[in-house]
Amino acid sequence: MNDINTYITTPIYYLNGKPHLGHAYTTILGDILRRTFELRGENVFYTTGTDEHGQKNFDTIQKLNMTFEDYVKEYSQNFKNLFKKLGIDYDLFVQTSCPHHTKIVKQCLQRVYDNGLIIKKKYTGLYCKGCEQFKKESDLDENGCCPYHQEQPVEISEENYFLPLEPYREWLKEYIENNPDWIQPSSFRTEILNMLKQPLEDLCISRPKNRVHLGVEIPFDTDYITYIWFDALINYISSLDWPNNDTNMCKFWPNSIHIMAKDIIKPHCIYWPIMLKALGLLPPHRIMIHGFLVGEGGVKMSKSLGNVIDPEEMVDKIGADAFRFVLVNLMNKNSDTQVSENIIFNAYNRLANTFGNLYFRTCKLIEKFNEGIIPDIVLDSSDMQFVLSMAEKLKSVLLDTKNIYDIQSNTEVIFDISSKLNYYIDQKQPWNLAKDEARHDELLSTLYVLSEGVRMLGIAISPIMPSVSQKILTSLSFDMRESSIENMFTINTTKFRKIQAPEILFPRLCDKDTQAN
Ligand code: ME8
Repeated sequence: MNDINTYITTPIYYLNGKPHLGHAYTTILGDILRRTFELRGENVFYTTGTDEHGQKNFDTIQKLNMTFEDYVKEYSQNFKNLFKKLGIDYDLFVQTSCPHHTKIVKQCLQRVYDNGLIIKKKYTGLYCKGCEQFKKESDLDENGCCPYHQEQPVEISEENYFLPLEPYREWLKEYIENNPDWIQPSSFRTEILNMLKQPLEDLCISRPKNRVHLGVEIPFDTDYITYIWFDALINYISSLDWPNNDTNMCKFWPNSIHIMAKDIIKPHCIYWPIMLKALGLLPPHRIMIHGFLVGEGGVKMSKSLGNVIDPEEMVDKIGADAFRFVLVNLMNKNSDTQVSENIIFNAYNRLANTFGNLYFRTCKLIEKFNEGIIPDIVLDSSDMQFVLSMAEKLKSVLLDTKNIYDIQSNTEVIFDISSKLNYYIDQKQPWNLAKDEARHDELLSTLYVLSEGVRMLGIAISPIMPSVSQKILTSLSFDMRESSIENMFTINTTKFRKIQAPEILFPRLCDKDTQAN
């Protein structure tokens, strides 16, 4: 382990519904990054969780006629169950209703209040319950609806506490300009810089208790509870136990990465750095934003349109590892991505036919033509060149910092190398080489190239498909724990090892699975 500490967070998700494909995607992404950094020897702290306060949760509890405790227990468990099923390994599952978090929210509010940065005033504005945010007319679509929730916000007029944001606008603009990698990808950076061209409205950080019932009581005025976004954003530091544990904060905050979709960039890229500044803290290291997964035709997935994809059902059909791979492979870098069950099944078949097939063929060829032993042979220069170039590309998938975040391109590297190796088999025709005693070395060399290619692919996919990777490497009798990541991509490490019988990594989908629901 080296001495780099990395902190990865996902948004904390609203409880008021079943976790869906979008929640699955972001949390898979975080898990892939975590595993990649860990392979590089870094120490990672990865958090996800649920946002349990606010009007939306309150309304759902009323509708369900449940107690708050039962609701939180049952609904947060749905998220934990899904993440387990997806093979997601987090260090902390944040729940904003837990006393540890609520205590820290109060401490932070008190600090900002004591610094004289909070004012009280009457405000009238349009409030979208879905976003739990006040909206400007310019934020709404042509029907006056919130573009994310397709509902008209309601006008609310009340006295509240505010954190003025305008005094920080120039500072934030400069910060973003001086740190071009802070918001990724850069299209969202431009969007935020555009928002910062206009004066910033004061951020309302309280809600009167007589209107909103679920939340953290404001420590300096008990008639109010904390605005859900102020409460939720604090999770990123309460998870590190700040302000009570400076050591933890110093260890993880300098290399903190927040992952989210484009719907919540304003709270994260404007409110949050300003809240941190008001608390005397620096912005997070990096904000990684992705687009939306939408239904075919670009429409939002909804039950009424029948285009919702249930991540649990998908895992039952294609397995967790393949589902993880397919999702990150399909997701566009800079735009929304259309998905349907058929699109997912097609991507699955592509994975099975290239990578899955290569693995199976390779093991079978070694079994048949060298009694299942990875051969001991000096490669000729063209085979050597081929293996070295694969090693270089696959190594950079895990080690080159600019590639680490581009997971979609990394999955294409996996496809590309698998196709090249499949083509190599077709060209070399080991079944014909085996018929000619004079070409025995060429046969062994071919088998060795294949085993090395598959071994390195098995390592490179490990953050995305951890179980599949484990199966492949075990069947090649290769233990990743035996060597450093750099050494894993040098050749000669697997010779003389006996391979174990391969299994079908990605079974053919049966008709029942592929029928649209
Ligand atoms: O906003 N495609 O919670 P939330 C891709 N509690 N990702 C999607 C998606 C889609 N169609 N839909 C949702 C909240 N997501 C707040 C966050 S954080 C301090 C508080 C993912 O349940 C994506 O990560 O609405 C998005 O940003 C997040 O879920 C919103 O989750």
